This record gives sequence, structure tokens and C-alpha cells, in this order.
Amino acid sequence: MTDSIQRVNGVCPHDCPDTCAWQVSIDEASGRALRMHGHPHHPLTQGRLCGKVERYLERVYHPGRLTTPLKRIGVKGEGRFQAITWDQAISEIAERLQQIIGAYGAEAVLPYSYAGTMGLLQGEGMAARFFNRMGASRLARTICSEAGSEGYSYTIGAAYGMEPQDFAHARLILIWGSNTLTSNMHLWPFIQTARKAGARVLVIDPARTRTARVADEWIPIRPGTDGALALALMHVIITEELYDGDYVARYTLGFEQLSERVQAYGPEWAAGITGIPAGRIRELARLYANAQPAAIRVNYGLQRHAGGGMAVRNIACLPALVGAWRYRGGGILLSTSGIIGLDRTPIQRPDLLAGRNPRTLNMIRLGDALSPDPERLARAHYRPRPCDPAPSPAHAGPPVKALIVYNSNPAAVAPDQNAVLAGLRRPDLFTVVLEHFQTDTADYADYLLPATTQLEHWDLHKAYGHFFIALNRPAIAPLGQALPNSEIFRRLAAAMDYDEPCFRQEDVEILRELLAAQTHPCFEGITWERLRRDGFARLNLPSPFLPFAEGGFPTPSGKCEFYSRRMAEDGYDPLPAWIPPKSIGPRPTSGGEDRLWLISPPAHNFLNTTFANLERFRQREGEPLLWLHPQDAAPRGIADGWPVQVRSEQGEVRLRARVTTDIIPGCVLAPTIWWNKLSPGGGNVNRLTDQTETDMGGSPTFYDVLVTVEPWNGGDMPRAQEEIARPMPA
Ligand SMILES: Nc1nc2c(c(=O)[nH]1)N[C@H]1C(S)=C(S)[C@@H](COP(=O)(O)OP(=O)(O)OC[C@H]3O[C@@H](n4cnc5c(=O)[nH]c(N)nc54)[C@H](O)[C@@H]3O)O[C@H]1N2
Ligand SMILES: Nc1nc2c(c(=O)[nH]1)N[C@H]1C(S)=C(S)[C@@H](COP(=O)(O)OP(=O)(O)OC[C@H]3O[C@@H](n4cnc5c(=O)[nH]c(N)nc54)[C@H](O)[C@@H]3O)O[C@H]1N2
Ligand code: SF4
Ligand SMILES: [Mo]
Repeated sequence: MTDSIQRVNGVCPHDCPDTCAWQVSIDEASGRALRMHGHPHHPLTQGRLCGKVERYLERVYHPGRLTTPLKRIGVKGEGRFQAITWDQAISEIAERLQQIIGAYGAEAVLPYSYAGTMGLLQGEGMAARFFNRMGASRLARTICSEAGSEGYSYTIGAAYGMEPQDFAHARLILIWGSNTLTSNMHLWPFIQTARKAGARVLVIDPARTRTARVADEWIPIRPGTDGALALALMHVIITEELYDGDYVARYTLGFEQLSERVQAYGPEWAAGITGIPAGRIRELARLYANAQPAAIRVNYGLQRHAGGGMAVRNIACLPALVGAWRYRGGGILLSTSGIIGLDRTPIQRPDLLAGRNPRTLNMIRLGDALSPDPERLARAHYRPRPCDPAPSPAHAGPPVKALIVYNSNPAAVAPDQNAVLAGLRRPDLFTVVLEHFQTDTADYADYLLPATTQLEHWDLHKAYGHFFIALNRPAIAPLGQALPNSEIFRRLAAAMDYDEPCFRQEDVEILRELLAAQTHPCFEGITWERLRRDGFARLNLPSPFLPFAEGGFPTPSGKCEFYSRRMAEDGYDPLPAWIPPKSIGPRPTSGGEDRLWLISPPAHNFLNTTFANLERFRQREGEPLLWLHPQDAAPRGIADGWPVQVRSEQGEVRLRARVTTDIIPGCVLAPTIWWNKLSPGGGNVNRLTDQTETDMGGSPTFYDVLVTVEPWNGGDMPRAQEEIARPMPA
């Protein structure tokens, strides 16, 4: 009876550049969702969802979904709760927050959130209003992309570049620090189109990923050394006069200084650092300069190192040097997030701060932020640039007494996990978690509140991997007593006596108002009615989109800045430079030279920790693995499939060895992010990472960690699936 089946337009909320438009088929009689479909008319989605989200209903209807408010009865971390009513939960939370604010000031409250949903409303919408009104500590959302975005923006001016569909017109494609088939699969059809027309696709990565396997060539590189490779490419392009002199003269700043700078950074120098033979670097430079249009897809993998910001800054110079921006199919794509001047003030209402200027804490230093030691709390203050003053412990502000977590799972995703867990265990810390599932973080909550999924609420989305915005309509009724984040914060605001009218606005009203308030020309003609009808719309940008074909960079000079005065003012080297990752420098004595370099990029079947608790996706992924080259396995007496113990200065974990030549010698790779409580030994790889920040933007150095690896001698380690039936204590 097809006539009783309706399709509802929506959009995938997850932290993925593709921001797919979807349709949900609904059985009208029962109100139950039957199937997820990729929107057939969206030019990027092209009717296909990824393997995770095409099975989204298994997540939405999973028996583990939280459906009622819960209050802790066990010890923190144990995860024992009792069901309570919404009225009880809201009034008790509000009362406790009022007490904390009364005793310590509003800065003692810290919101903690990231990109569980990228929605403008269920992300930092009503929540932002609530915390602005309160005057709570602010959170610098640095955990993913800030280093690269900063580095890119110093060179280009803002975080935007090529339109992804234009990769179809490239003759050479460099996939640089991106596992496109895993983390950005809707770009791939355009890359395939280019290949059919003769383009070559090269992948620069320490691992032979599934993307590297199907590319024309894998160029293995040591992690954290991409900045050196880019310098050497510029050296060759300049000394062999392969650059586009006309483009450089018209549209770039600082070519003379750059030429002088790269003299010292020849291919022989870079070979010793990157592990790529000098001859190969020369060939690559010539190929890149001559094969126009050449496109670079650079992703965030290569900026999770101590010099990650500068690495992206260096790479971002390349397209201007060879004039690639002139052509459709030429240029570079890191993110499209900087393209729209989306004005968020109508939804976030910074005016509610009413002149207050609360401190900003860096989310990647949650371990420090939750420490009772004022020196560590001071270190957690957000300090994105060298010129930003470091606060003294005396001025660190009140200790964090309340933590309100939504759209994030810090117990599993944040670096230096032992420090994070020590904080979450603090008996005097009041913790509220809004979630779909009882995550590792939820186990530490005093109150655990059930949130709706994207199928159950309204939202509006912009993308960071293309130029479309999309409207999400609820397809089904909320499960159990679950509520949208917006409604939870609305009720909390009422209980706190925040009586501004903006806390009584309904979701649809907020979104309509947000859209109507946009004055940027790229929103012209994008109305609520149109989005309701079509589901999505391309921003009003020229097509084809050649943003810098004739300069017009959004930098202070209007040019692509090889030399950046702004960098000098902010405390950086104003020219492209080599900033080594911390794992390359002098190694501390404890482990000596037998230490290996750990990277932990996204697992194919999870999205960060989302999906990692669901049987199907865990089965597809197998179990927490450590890729290890035979040359590193043999001297350690490790065979394929053996349990291994991996240690860093921060902590240790148990993983299963996958001995493979898919990873370069000296480097080990652990696909992640697994849940702690579903991992052998009760911890994931973030037990090993630390709170060190990148050179720019105060971002994490997740892929810049030295570890020792040895066989695990605690007897056979149960396979992941057995483990799950019987979670192991930490
Ligand atoms: N399936 C899936 N998709 C995802 C995610 C997920 O968890 N799973 N996560 C989402 C999120 S939050 C993000 S931020 C995005 C992008 O997330 P990214 O972290 O950019 O992920 P990848 O595209 O996998 O690219 C990382 C690649 O960089 C490589 N790499 C690591 N260090 C270096 C280095 O120093 N140099 C070079 N050249 N390569 C290096 C890794 O081996 C890996 O292949 O993906 C999103 N999409
Ligand atoms: N070792 C290592 N660590 C990493 C990375 C890595 O590559 N290696 N990657 C890093 C990166 S790039 C990122 S972006 C971060 C990701 O860190 P997070 O953004 O914390 O990502 P998730 O683990 O997916 O957690 C999101 C949580 O939000 C919940 N959620 C989703 N939608 C909603 C909603 O509408 N309401 C509420 N209340 N909750 C919702 C989900 O159930 C999920 O538990 O992790 C970082 N950590
Ligand atoms: S996770 Fe990414 S690829 Fe999968 S449906 Fe969502 S936006 Fe599309
Ligand atoms: Mo991310």
C-alpha cells in the first residue's frame, strides 16, 4: 500500500563534510520510519547515503536509546541511574546550578559540546542563548580543525576554496592527508569523473588507506612532515621557474621573500624529514606545476601535529604559485565553512551577555580545566596565538564546578583521557549530560537527559564540504520522553527564571527568524518556503565558482599572502616555515629510539564515537586494532593478530596487532574512536594522547604521540565481540 508511505525531507546532522540531504519514508498509519534514502536530486548526495547512515534507523530505534530522564544512584563512572520525571530533573538541576553560581559565580559553569549534531539550532542555538544569559565560561571549540583553518586563512584569507564538484575538471588531484572514501565519500564521484577524462590521483598519507589503494599512486610520508614537503615543492617550482609569473605578480604578496626562504629547503633536505626520496619530490613538483588544472584536497589529518597550522599554511601557497586558481578544477579545498558570512547572532544572542566577558576555556584541555590545581586551570585558558597572554594562576578564575555536556562524548574523544576521567570523577563536580545513549561520558553524569535524534526535531544546516544549506523536518515523534536540546535548554531557562521572550520561542519560529535575518547576498532568494518545498538550496554563488581566478583573496592585502604581516603581529614567522612535530624533536629518554609514532584516524564504520556502540557497525569494524609494519613487529616479537600493550607518557591501552605493509615503518595506526567501555581494558587510544596544543589555534596533537609497543602478556585477549558481552573494568 504505497499510498500510505510518505517521504520526509531532512539532512544528515553528523560531523562530515558531505552534509547529505536525506529522505525518510514513513508509514503514515503507524508513524514509524521505514527507510532512509539519499536525496535523489541533491548534486552531492546523488541519492546515496554512506554505509552508516543508510542504516540510521537501527540507531534511532535501538533498544539502548535513552527515553527517560535519569538520576545517578551509583558511584560516578559506574553508570547506575534511576528514572525520574522531567519536572524533577529540571528543577533539581536548576537549583544546583543556582547554588553553584551563588557560591562561585557563573564562570564556574562550563558547557561542553561539539558536533554530535552540526545543526544551527540543536547545536549552539538555544544552548548558546542559555549560557550567554547565565554568563557561564565559554568553550573554545578547537578539537578538530582550528590549526588548519588558521594556517589556511593566513595564506588565503578565509576558510574556503574550490567547490567540490569542480574536482571533476582537474587533470591532477592530490589527496593530501585525507581518507576520502571514508570521511568524505561524496567527493569521490567527481574525482572518478576527472580520472575517466585522464586525471591522475595521488594520495599523500603515512598509510595505504582504502583511498590510497584505489588511487593511481600512494606517496607514503612520515606523519607531521607535510610542511617540509610543501616547502621543498615550492623550492623546486621556484628554482626551476615552473611558477606562473603573471599570476604571482598580480595576485600574490611576498614572492621575493618566499624565494629566498625556500632556498634552504631543497628536496634533499625534505627527503631526510619526510622519507620521500628527493627525486620523487622533484617529479611531484614538476607534475603539479605542469598539469593544470591541479586540485588539492587537503583534510584535517595532517594538522593534528605540533606544526599542523604551518603545514596547512605552506600547502595553501601552492595553487597561487602555479596559478591553479585560474582554472575550473584548479585550487585547493580544505573547508567551505568560511564562504558564507552566516550571521548567527539572531540565534545565539550574544547580547544576553550584557557586557560581561566570561573566560574562554580550551575544550582540548578539559583534563586541565577540571583540575582543582589553579596552575592547570590557567593552562586551560584559550590561547590560540603566541601573542595571547598566558593567564597567571591567580587570574585563572573559579574552579569548574558544573559541566553541562551536549553533542559530545569527551570521556572518549578528548585527549589525555586519564586526566579527563580524573576530573569527571571529582565528587564536587556537578555533571549533566544530554544524550541519545549511555556513553562513556554519560556514566559520570549526575543527571542524564534523553535527547531526540535528527528524525525527531527541526533544524537548519550549512555544510563545511559544499555550498548547500538544508532544512531538517522531523519525520517521527520523539521516542519515549526524549526532547530536543532546544526544549531542554528552554525548560532549564524557565526554571532558572530567565524570562527574556527568546526563551519562549518555538523551534520553527527561531529558524525562520534566523533565515530571514541573513543579509549576505548569498542567501538572497533562499526562503523558508523554498527550503520546505525542496529540502535544500545552493547558496547564491557564481557557477562555476572560481573565487580567486583574478585574485580577490579575503586577506588584508587582497592577495594570496606568501608573506603575512598578520602572522608577524600574532607572533609567528611571517613566511612559510618548518615547524617540526613534537615526535620528531629530541626524544625524552624513557623509551629511547624504540618508540613508534602513533596516529589514530577515523574508523570507516563509525563517526567519531557515534555508531561505535551499535552491533552492526562494531562488527563491520572488527575490533580495536593497531596497524604495525613487519619491520617494527619482528624485533618486538609480535605476530599478526596478537594482543599488544601500547604505552605513552600518558597511559596505556591494549589493542590487537595487524601486521601490515599498509603503514610506513616507524609509525603505528589505530583506527578509532572506539568507546572505552567497549574496548579491551576499558580505555581507547585517547589514554595515550596528551593536551599539547598545535602551533596555531590551540588544537590537539592527536597524531603526534610516541608509544612503545610490546606483546601483551596477560593471556589471550577476548575478541571484541565477547568483550562487549562482558565489559571489562578499567
Ligand atoms: N567514516 C567516518 N567519517 C568521518 C569521521 C569518522 O570518524 N568516520 N570523522 C569526521 C570528522 S570529525 C572529520 S574532522 C573529518 C575529517 O577527518 P580527518 O581526520 O581529516 O580524517 P581522514 O579524511 O580520514 O584523514 C585523515 C588521514 O590523514 C592521514 N594522516 C595522519 N597524519 C598525517 C600526516 O601527518 N600527514 C599526512 N599526509 N596524512 C596524515 C591518516 O592516515 C588518514 O588517512 O571526517 C569526518 N568523517
Ligand atoms: N584519538 C583521536 N581522538 C579524536 C579524533 C581522532 O581522530 N583521534 N578526532 C577528533 C575529532 S576530529 C573530533 S571532531 C572529535 C569528535 O568529538 P564529538 O563531537 O564529541 O563526537 P562524537 O564522539 O561523535 O560525540 C557526539 C555525541 O553527541 C551525541 N549527539 C548527537 N546528536 C545529538 C543531539 O541532537 N543532542 C544531544 N544531546 N546529543 C547528540 C551523540 O550521541 C554522540 O555521543 O573527536 C576528536 N577525537
Ligand atoms: S555521515 Fe556523511 S556521508 Fe554519511 S550520510 Fe551523513 S553526511 Fe552523508
Ligand atoms: Mo572532526
